[in-house]
Amino acid sequence: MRDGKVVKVEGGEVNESPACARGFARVEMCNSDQRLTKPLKLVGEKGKGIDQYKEIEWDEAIDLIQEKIQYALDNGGSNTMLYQGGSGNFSSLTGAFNTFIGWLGGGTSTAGNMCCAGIDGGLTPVFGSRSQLVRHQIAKSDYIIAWGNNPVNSMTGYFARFQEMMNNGGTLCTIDPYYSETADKSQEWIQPWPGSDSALSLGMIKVILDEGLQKDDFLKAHTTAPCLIDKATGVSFLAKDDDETSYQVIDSKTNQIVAHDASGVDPLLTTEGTDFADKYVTEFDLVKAEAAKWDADAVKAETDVDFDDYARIARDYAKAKHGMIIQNMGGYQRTENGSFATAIQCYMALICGHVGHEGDGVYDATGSASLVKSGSAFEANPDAKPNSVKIPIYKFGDYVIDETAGKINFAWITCGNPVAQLPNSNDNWKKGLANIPFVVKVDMFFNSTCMWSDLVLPVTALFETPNITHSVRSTVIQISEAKVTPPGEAKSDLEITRMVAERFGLDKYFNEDPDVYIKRVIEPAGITLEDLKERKGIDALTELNPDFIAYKDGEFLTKTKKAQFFNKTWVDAGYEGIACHHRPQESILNGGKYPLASVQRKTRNQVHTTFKNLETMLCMDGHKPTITINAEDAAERGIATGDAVTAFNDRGEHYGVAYVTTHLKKGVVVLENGWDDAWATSSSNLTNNAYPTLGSVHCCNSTMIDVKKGA
Ligand SMILES: Nc1nc2c(c(=O)[nH]1)N[C@H]1C(S)=C(S)[C@@H](COP(=O)(O)OP(=O)(O)OC[C@H]3O[C@@H](n4cnc5c(=O)[nH]c(N)nc54)[C@H](O)[C@@H]3O)O[C@H]1N2
Ligand SMILES: Nc1nc2c(c(=O)[nH]1)N[C@H]1C(S)=C(S)[C@@H](COP(=O)(O)OP(=O)(O)OC[C@H]3O[C@@H](n4cnc5c(=O)[nH]c(N)nc54)[C@H](O)[C@@H]3O)O[C@H]1N2
Ligand SMILES: [Mo]
Repeated sequence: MRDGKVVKVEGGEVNESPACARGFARVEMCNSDQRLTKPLKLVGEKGKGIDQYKEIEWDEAIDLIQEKIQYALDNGGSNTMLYQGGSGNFSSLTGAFNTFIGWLGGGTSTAGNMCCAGIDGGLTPVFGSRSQLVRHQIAKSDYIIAWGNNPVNSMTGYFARFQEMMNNGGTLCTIDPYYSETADKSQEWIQPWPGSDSALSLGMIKVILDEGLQKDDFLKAHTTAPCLIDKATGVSFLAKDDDETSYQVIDSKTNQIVAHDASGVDPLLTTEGTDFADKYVTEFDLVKAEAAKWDADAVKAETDVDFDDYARIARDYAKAKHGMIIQNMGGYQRTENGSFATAIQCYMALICGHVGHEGDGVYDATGSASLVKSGSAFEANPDAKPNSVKIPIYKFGDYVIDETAGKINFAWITCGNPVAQLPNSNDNWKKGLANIPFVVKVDMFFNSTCMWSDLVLPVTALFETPNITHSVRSTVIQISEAKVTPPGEAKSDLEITRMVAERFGLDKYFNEDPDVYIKRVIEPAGITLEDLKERKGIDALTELNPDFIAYKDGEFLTKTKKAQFFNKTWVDAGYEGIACHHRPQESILNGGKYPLASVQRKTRNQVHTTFKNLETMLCMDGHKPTITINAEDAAERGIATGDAVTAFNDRGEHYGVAYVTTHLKKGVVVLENGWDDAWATSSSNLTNNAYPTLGSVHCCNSTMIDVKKGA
C-alpha cells in the first residue's frame, strides 16, 4: 500500500504457497485504467459496446432504478424482478440486493449450477452430502486419479500436496483428452473421448469385480450394496413404504430376508443361488450387471481407451493402500451425462473401500462453510414469497420470451458474467437480456453482460471494501479491510443496495457498519471479529478441524447412513436407479454436422472472465484466445500454429490463434474459457445448452464444432 493504492500482493502466513498469478494481478485489478468509475446509462443499442453508454451521476442512476423497480411493483409485483449472482469473489456481503428484493416481497431467481452440478446430481445422492473435504489428505494418498480436471491450474494453492504424494512414492493419473499441465506431471495419462467417462469408469469397475479386487466387508457394512430391489417394481423392497431406512437384505446365515439392521446379520451381496433370485436382485447385482456391459471392446468403442491402460489404472487404484479420486469441479462434469459419471466414480471408490479413511476419498472442492457454521450477513424477510418458478440458466432466453416464469420487468446482475459464461450465449442470455425492459449490471469492468444491460454500476474490488469470505471454495475464512481507495465513484454492492433500499424505506436492513454483518457471518463458527482482524485468515480445516476425515469410518450422511448405489431420486427424475452411461447427444461418435468435439479449459491467467482483461495476464498467455487443435486435424484444414482461425457451429463463432499439437486427441479441440465479447470473442458463443439433464449440468464440454482458417 502506498498513498491509498495497492502496489504489491504477497502470500500470507495462512497460505501454504506463494501468491499465484491471479493474486499478483490484484494490483492491476485495483489500479487499472479500464475500471468503471461512474454509472453508465445505455443511450444507444444493446450488444454493441461501451460507446453506446453515457456516464451519469449516482443520483440519476438511483432515480432511474427507483422508477424501474416501482414500475415492476406496479406491473405484476416483486416477482417480476430477477436477481442473478455468480462466482464473484465469494464474499458474503455481495448478495445484499437479493435480500432487498426479499423485503419487497420476493423475486424470481434462476436455477442450475454452471460449475459442478455433477456433484449435486451424482455425488450427493450417493454419499448424502457434498461435504467431502479431503484436500488435506492428498499427500497421504498412494494413488490419485485426477479425473477430468487440471489441479496444476485450478488448485494452484495446494498442488504442492500432489507433488508431495508423488515424492512419497505415490502415483498421479490424469484422465483428460488433452495433455494438460497436470497430465504433464502425472505418471499415467489416458485420453477418453469427452463425455465418455461414465463408460470408462464402468469398464474399470468390471475389471475390479472380475479380478475380485472389491472390498466385500466395506460394501456390506457401509453401503446399500446388499439391499434388495424388487424385480417387479424396479425399486427397493422396503418393510415400510416410503421409509428407505427399512430396506431388506438376505442374511447369509439363515438364508432369510431380514431387515438390514437386524442384529447379527451378515448380508449377501447377491441373490444369485438363493431361493429369492426370481423375485429380487441386490443393488450390487445391478451395478455388476451394468459394469458387465463394458468389456474391453465396448469400452474401446465408446471411449477409445485400450483395455491394458484402463485395466492397469483400475487395478493400481483398487490395490493402493489409500486411493483418491479427485473430481473437484472437473471438466468431465460439464458434459451431458456428468451427474452419472460422477456417481459411477463414487461407486468405484466404494467398491474399493477407498472412502472414509486417511489418504482416501472422493474429492469435491468445497470450503469452510461445509466444516464450520456460517451465518447470514443480512436479515431476510421471513414472509417473502419468491416466485416458485425458477428460470433455468440454460434456457434463460426462452423463458424470458415465453414468460414461463411470468413477465420479467427488471433484472439485477452482480458477481457473474452470464453472457460470457453461460452456454449458447447468442440464443440464451443475449436473447433474454435484450427482452427485459430494464437490466442493471454491477461490475468493476465493462464486459459482455454490461453490453446487454441498460445501466452499469461501478463496484469496488477486493481491498477497496470490507469483505468476508466464509464459503464453499476455500477452507480459509478470510477478512479483508477496506484500505485501498476505490477508483472514481465506485461503491460496494452493499452500499449500492443501501442507496436503493433507502428509496423504499428499507435501508435499515443494510445501513449497519459492515463489521456488524461480518460478525453475523463468523460468530456461528465461534470466531470473533477481533481474532479474525488480527490473524486475517483462519483455516477451518487445518486449524479448526485438523482431524477431519470425510465420512469417517464409512458413516455416510444419507438417511440410511450407508452410501447408496440405487437412488430413487434419479428414477423420479426419469433416469435409471443405478448410474449408467449415456452417450451425449453431441458426441463425436454420433456423426452429425460438425466433426470435432470441443472441450473448454481454464488457464492460469484467469478465473473465468475475471483477470482475463488485464495486461499482467494477457502478456503471460497471449492477447487472443488460443484454439488448440490436433496436428492431423490441423493439416486437413491447412492450419499451422499461429494462424488466425475461427471455431464455429450453428450457434456462433469464436475467433482465436491456432496452436497445433500431437498432445491432444485427434478429433478434439480445446477452447479457452474466460474470453469475453467485450475484448475478444467468448467460447460460450458455441457451447451446448442442453436442458433438462440429470442434475441440470452445464454441457459446454459436449459441444461439436469445426475450425477453419481465417478469423
Ligand atoms: N486458474 C484458474 N483456476 C480455477 C478457475 C479458473 O477459471 N482459473 N476456476 C475455478 C472453478 S469455478 C472451477 S469449476 C475449477 C475447474 O477446475 P478444472 O475442472 O480443473 O478446470 P477445467 O480447465 O474446466 O477442466 C479441466 C480439464 O477437463 C478436461 N475435460 C473436459 N471435458 C472432459 C471430459 O468429458 N472428460 C475428461 N476426462 N476430461 C475432460 C479438459 O480438457 C481440461 O483439461 O477451477 C477453479 N480454479
Ligand atoms: N464456455 C465456458 N463456460 C463456462 C465454463 C467453461 O469452462 N467454459 N465454466 C463454468 C464454471 S465452472 C463457472 S464456476 C462459471 C463462472 O461464471 P461467472 O461466475 O459468471 O464467472 P466470471 O466470469 O468470473 O464472473 C464474475 C464477475 O463478477 C465480477 N466481480 C468480482 N468481484 C465482484 C464483486 O465484489 N462485486 C461485483 N458486483 N462483481 C464482482 C467480475 O468482474 C466478473 O465480471 O462459468 C461456467 N461457464
Ligand atoms: Mo466453476
